[in-house]
Amino acid sequence: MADVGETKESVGVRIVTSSPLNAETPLALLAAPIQEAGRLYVRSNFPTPTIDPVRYALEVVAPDGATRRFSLDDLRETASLTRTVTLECAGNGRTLLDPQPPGTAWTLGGTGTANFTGVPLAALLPDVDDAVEVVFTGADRGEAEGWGEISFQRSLPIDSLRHDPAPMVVWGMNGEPLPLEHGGPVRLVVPGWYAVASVKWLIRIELVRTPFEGCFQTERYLYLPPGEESSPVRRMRPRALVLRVGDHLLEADGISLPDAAAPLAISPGRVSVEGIAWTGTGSIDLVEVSLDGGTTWAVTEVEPESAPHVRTRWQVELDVTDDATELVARARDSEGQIQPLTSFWNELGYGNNEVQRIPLEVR
Ligand SMILES: Nc1nc2c(c(=O)[nH]1)N[C@H]1C(S)=C(S)[C@@H](COP(=O)(O)O)O[C@H]1N2
Ligand SMILES: [Mo]
Repeated sequence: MADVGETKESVGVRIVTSSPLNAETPLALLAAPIQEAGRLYVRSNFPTPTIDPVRYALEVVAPDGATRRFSLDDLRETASLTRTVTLECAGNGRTLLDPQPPGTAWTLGGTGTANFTGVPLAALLPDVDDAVEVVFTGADRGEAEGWGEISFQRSLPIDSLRHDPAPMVVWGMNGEPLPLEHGGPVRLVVPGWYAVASVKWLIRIELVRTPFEGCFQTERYLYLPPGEESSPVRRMRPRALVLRVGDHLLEADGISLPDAAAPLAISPGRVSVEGIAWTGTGSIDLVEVSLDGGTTWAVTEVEPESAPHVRTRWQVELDVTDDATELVARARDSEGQIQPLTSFWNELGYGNNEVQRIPLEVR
């Protein structure tokens, strides 16, 4: 395993912490339509568990305790589908917050897209009239302050089974068996939701008649804005990322993101800028860029999304003059949600989709 700060391979993810494994994707690698294992960000709260795929069993438990078990072969024999899904950690953008809350120090690379193969969750569940939630248990365990040793567990409201696209139980990623660090052999994938909902190393699914109150449901992954009501982290907020400015592919070859101390040097004249954008509600309907820090905006050309909530590409030609100071990109979705120009500060540092700012030096 590489050390903190090093990249795993020469062109792979950047390790944020090695145990548990947390690694982010350099922006240069997000230009590809999907990220292969080793290039897709990794977020784990506990050490990676080992699961023997041959002995693997997924327990599906009804509220009365009736249990069905699925082996990996049982799952693979059910009618499967493959869907492209963009995942994003709710903590992505946390290092832009001041003061920076505790938690994994993501810059903007806590996201990525992959093709997942599996079945809709509903296909594995018994018919139960009065269940209110579905609780998912991962095989990973560890200490949580005030809770002792616990498993990673999260729940979804029962109506999420009817969402389109629906939550999936998956065992394949990008045409290969699901890699261990991404939850292999079997995980949940919940399109449109911050990826904390997508429980890895899935070993148990339980239908329950009362809301689940575990650690990762009621204490972590909550928005706690000062002076406001808390609310659970759910759908991804809209975000646009700039990936390329003229000839500069951001974070290519291990080069850091431009900042005030090391602005991006570009020449005046016509410059093509491109990036990606996604949202967990509706679809992306506008991406704009500004060269004056957010006072005036130019509309970009946005490709239609290949599927709901999957990151799409945008591109624009800009006339850069000597007085350009900062490149800013912002996305708006069809529900009218727009990226804020200032931080969304909250105690645990989730959902900070403030605009990306790239200081420029025009010369
Ligand atoms: N069992 C388990 N599932 C988990 C987690 C975890 O720590 N344990 N982390 C969640 C979080 S916070 C994120 S962002 C995604 C990351 O998925 P990835 O590592 O495949 O990118 O997994 C989610 N599922
Ligand atoms: Mo996350």
